[in-house]
Amino acid sequence: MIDLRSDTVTKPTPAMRRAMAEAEVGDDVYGEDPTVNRLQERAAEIFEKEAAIFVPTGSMGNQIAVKLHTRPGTEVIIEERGHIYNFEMAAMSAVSGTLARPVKSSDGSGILSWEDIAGALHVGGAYYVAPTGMIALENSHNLAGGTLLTAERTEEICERAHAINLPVHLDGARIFNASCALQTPVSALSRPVDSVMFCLSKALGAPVGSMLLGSRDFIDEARRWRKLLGGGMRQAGVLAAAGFVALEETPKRLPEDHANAKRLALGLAEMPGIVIDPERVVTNIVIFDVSQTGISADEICARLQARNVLASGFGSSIRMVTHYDVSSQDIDTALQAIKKSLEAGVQT
Ligand code: TLP
Repeated sequence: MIDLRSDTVTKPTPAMRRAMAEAEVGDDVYGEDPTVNRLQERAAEIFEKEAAIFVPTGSMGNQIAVKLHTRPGTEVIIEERGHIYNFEMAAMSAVSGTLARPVKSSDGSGILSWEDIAGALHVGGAYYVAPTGMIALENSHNLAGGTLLTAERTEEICERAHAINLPVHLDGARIFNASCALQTPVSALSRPVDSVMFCLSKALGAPVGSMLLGSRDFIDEARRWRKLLGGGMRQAGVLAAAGFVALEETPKRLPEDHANAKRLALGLAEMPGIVIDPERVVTNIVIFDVSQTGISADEICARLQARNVLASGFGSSIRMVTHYDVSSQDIDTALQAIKKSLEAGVQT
């Protein structure tokens, strides 16, 4: 199987498995797991933030941030395809009592400008309008096709938000992909934000885990909410050990994933009925529209599965994500499979 559904599907590398087997562990609810502590310290150092906390999932990291930055009855401004809004089970309302205020990016890239945000702000207006509680950014932007938020744009948004006392959280599930594509350190991409979450278990390839970073006070409070949400893990060092290898080793091979995504996009652009702009594929996510093929995305995914290629259908689009378990040869094989699946004609 060539599994392009997501970069979450990677299997731990031999180095990760060795590190897991040999990990020194303790009870992390007591703060005594040396491997978890080492990972947290290393992440804080790389991101140049005061502190970091290991969380089981990116969703939990994001939702703890929403909880800590907002009050019930406030709104979270987020790009309309943002993960926190679309794929986290309405947790911002269930956990934090907040409502999403989804905003379109004016250039269609999924990347918000301050002008896009400004039009959705509720600050100091009529008392019966829910006030804005925070701004959520995403880099790279998953559902927009792995698009990028530059350090300059992040700076500008944070400067304007902070001037009106609004916190900014960055969903950096794939911030290392953004860093690689923009040739900018992750610390520069997250320097001005109040909190940032990144996933060890996406493109970095760890089996489990994400990190939430911010000020020391913020992370102390995050530890309480992680426990409340059921994320207080015990000898989590076995997981953190794989995360440590992912953090140190995988960023350097991301250019290969990006080259594979570009190769895939260029091949797709040649196929009749498929709409994709390969210029916009700059990280490891490839999203293409199939409505003009006359075959539904789900049907194409089913035909691909029969040819041992897995992809995800989203409405009239298909998403394919490259990762370290996919080679350039696999991309060529997948392209052949897509071509054949489209040639098979419309099924009734
Ligand atoms: N994304 C998953 C699916 O939920 C769509 C994927 O396959 O891409 N932020 C972003 C930008 C994400 O893409 C994801 C996962 C998360 C947060 C949540 O991470 P987990 O799955 O660890 O809760």
